[in-house]
Amino acid sequence: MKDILTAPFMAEMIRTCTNMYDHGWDERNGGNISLLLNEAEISEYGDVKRALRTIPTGFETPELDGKYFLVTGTGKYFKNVQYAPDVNLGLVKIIDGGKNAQLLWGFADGGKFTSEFPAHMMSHASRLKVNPSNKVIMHCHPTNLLAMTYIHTLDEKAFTRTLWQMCTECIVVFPDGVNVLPWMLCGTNEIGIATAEKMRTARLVVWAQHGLYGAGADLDEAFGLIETAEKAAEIYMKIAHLPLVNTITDEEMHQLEAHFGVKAREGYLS
Ligand code: 2HA
Ligand code: ZN
Repeated sequence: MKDILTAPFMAEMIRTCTNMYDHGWDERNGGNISLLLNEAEISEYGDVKRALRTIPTGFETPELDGKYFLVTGTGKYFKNVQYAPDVNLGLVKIIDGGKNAQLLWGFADGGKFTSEFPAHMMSHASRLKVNPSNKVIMHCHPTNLLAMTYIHTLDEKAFTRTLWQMCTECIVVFPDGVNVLPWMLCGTNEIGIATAEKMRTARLVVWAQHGLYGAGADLDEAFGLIETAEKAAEIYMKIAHLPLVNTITDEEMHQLEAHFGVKAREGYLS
């Protein structure tokens, strides 16, 4: 049996946490990631049938029963993941219709999964219905997107259009746009349900005055989505207080749609 620390998905998870920390998106214990794995991927890395302990979740996600997730730990710092992956990460199997998670590896100091586990698992269930190859839910606190939620309307169409107008490639990378939740108490089932609902129609969900959720088929895709939206927000924060002389017109957005074979969210372009 191979050491799970040598698994490609583990290397990628550790690299991603480090990279996100280096981007300044995950101060202190900010942010969390969950990565869906299948049994074949993990079976060569030790006896995944043996549960170290069972951790109650406080919610139900029957769609995820029997599924495996590599997930960041509650209270853990992204900056430390690379130095102690077995303390800061855990591999869990969802059982009992989502009511419990069996810990198979990690959280070696007695810890447990992120406080945002409800939002993660409910969002996985939601995204899998739209895209069966979705594997990643990623949450972080990107500076400019967060700043933008203080000065820009939270109307989803207006918010999306502003981001699309900030860099040419935005509409190509997230033609589905970004959905937005108003400020809500984090770490609760309620924000989990609301996030999962928003994930039905977009892979990016802004939590106003808090941060961002991204979904993707792999860690790179979820990271790239967040990176692109954050870049757009950065441009916005640089120019919002200045007179606007030029923009990307809807006519030009339609050219991008045609050239890159993407379809902008229905009703978002004139
Ligand atoms: O715990 O980002 O939303 C880390 C968080 C909570
Ligand atoms: Zn957060």
